[in-house]
Amino acid sequence: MTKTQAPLELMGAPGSPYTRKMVALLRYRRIPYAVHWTSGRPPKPGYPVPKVPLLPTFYYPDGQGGLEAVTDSTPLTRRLEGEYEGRSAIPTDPVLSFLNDLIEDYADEWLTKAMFHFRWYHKADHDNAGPMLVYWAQNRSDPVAAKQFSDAISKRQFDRLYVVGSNPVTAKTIESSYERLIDILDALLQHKGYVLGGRPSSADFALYGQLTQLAIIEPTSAAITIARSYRVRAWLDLMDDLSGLDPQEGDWFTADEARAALSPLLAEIGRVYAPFLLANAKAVMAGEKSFDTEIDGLAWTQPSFPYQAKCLKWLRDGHGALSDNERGSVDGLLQGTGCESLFQ
Ligand SMILES: N[C@@H](CCC(=O)N[C@@H](CS)C(=O)NCC(=O)O)C(=O)O
Repeated sequence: MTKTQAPLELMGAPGSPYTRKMVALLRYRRIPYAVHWTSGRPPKPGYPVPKVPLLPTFYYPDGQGGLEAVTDSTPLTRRLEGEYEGRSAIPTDPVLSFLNDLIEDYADEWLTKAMFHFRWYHKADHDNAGPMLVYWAQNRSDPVAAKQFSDAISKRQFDRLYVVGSNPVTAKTIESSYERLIDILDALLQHKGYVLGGRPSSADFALYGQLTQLAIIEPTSAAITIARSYRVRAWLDLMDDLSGLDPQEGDWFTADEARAALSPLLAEIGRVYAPFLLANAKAVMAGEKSFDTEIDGLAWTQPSFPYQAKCLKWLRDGHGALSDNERGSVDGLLQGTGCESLFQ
């Protein structure tokens, strides 16, 4: 009999896009894991709570016989690259790896606006999301308590839509951007099956995570998705478990393939996410609590977020760390997409 390796433990919820991103990544990377579907509650007595409680939370040995709670899917993905060999989700080529960072960041920080917006903005969607959130967290709830809890969550989340910038003016910007993304992914996946070639990267898992909700759970965006692309909808089921894939180094896009395949996605990121990141960072620098800008020709208002100012800094640091040749290639790929504004 073989002895199994102790699994890496994490806590999350099926309705959390970042939990889904990480569980699918762990499966693809064949990292033994144990997920606790406890929706924010420590899975067992004595399990630590992170400084900023977020889903998913990973539990790592703290070196003193206890556990340390670690959050944030993007750095966790990089940490796992160092801890587990093979089946990497980060492209080897620095130019492609930089594009991976940019697309992953867009999925985590912009596409999540669509996720939150579609989940709570339209009545049909929040009537669906409220009970789902309750039963994901407490599947044995009695129906009366579940209804009370669901009504309370729905009200709270509807009242918080402004936090991600969703309101009657921005609704069109968010929804049009989602529709364009589905068309763009439909064409992109036809090249080699994944965003950066014939094997998945952390950008695929980030997009997948948000789409496990948008394209499946929320009735309005799920209907938009299948009306535009059964391919994208089917891709999510494949992404769910890529443990059988046999990725090869040569599966990543070459520079020419990347140029041909990625410009529509980069143009979408430049159209909506770049102006958001720049306006947010400016507001954070000026110590302003909220900001007004224009995205895709329409007014955009939302509270400023220090975390997303850090995202811009990390992207700029990554751009700065490239060699002159690599940066030249990246700048060539970004030229005319609107993303170049992030690095000027
Ligand atoms: N940057 C974090 C974001 C994680 C995040 O925002 N998770 C959401 C759920 S999907 C959360 O925990 N929100 C606070 C809450 O639900 O209490 C990551 O990539 O892991």
